[in-house]
Amino acid sequence: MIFIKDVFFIKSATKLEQSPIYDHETVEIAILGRSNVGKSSTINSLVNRKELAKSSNTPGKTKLINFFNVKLQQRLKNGEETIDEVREFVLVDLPGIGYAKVSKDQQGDWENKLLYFIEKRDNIKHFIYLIDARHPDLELDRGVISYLKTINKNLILIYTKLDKLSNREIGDLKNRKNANFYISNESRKGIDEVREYIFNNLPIFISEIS
Ligand SMILES: Nc1nc2c(ncn2[C@@H]2O[C@H](COP(=O)(O)OP(=O)(O)OP(=O)(O)O)[C@@H](O)[C@H]2O)c(=O)[nH]1
Ligand SMILES: [Mg+2]
Repeated sequence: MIFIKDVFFIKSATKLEQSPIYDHETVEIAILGRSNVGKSSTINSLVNRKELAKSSNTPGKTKLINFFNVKLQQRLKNGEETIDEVREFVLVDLPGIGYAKVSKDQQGDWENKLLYFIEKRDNIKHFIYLIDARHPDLELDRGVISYLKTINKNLILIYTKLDKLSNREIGDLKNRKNANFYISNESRKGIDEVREYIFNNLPIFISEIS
């Protein structure tokens, strides 16, 4: 069982230079995807908080780059001995790609800045790219995913909003589209698995308490 030991908002930034500076090598996991796909909601689900990252029905809610520090803890029993393992990482909530309410120029400019940020930010070791399960074939997603594959970082694909699909549609999606996880922030389906995967594979190990 994995517990949320601690979670707090670090800061917001509008550009690379405003990003936090850590006193040791901290792994950041950046959450990417189209506007309204559920990036902020997925962060909230992963850390069991309702409104840590602000989510909204209105696309374009997240306008800044937001950094959240997360410590996860796992209790391991080895005979008589209990060991608590703590692992730490930072989730980076990013503005959505393809937000339609700004002009094409503004959109392009902002997206270039965003892409510059995710390429240059060395602390980001992993991308989580979210795709709306109801729209699995969008050109925009395909384009961004192939771009992300050219950057030398680990890429995790997750389909969101599974609750909007019937069981049969979920089956079809899984047959047709390969991804790491299929989740719902509404029903919390798949969330424990993502948290466990993150704990075991992505962050840096910080302590062991006996
Ligand atoms: N049914 C359902 N709704 C979801 C799910 N995840 C998010 N939502 C809803 O989708 C809307 C957008 O969610 P956000 O988490 O704000 O999306 P975002 O990707 O952060 O959006 P931007 O910050 O605008 O880019 C909100 O109304 C959420 O409640 C899900 O798994 N299922
Ligand atoms: Mg958001």
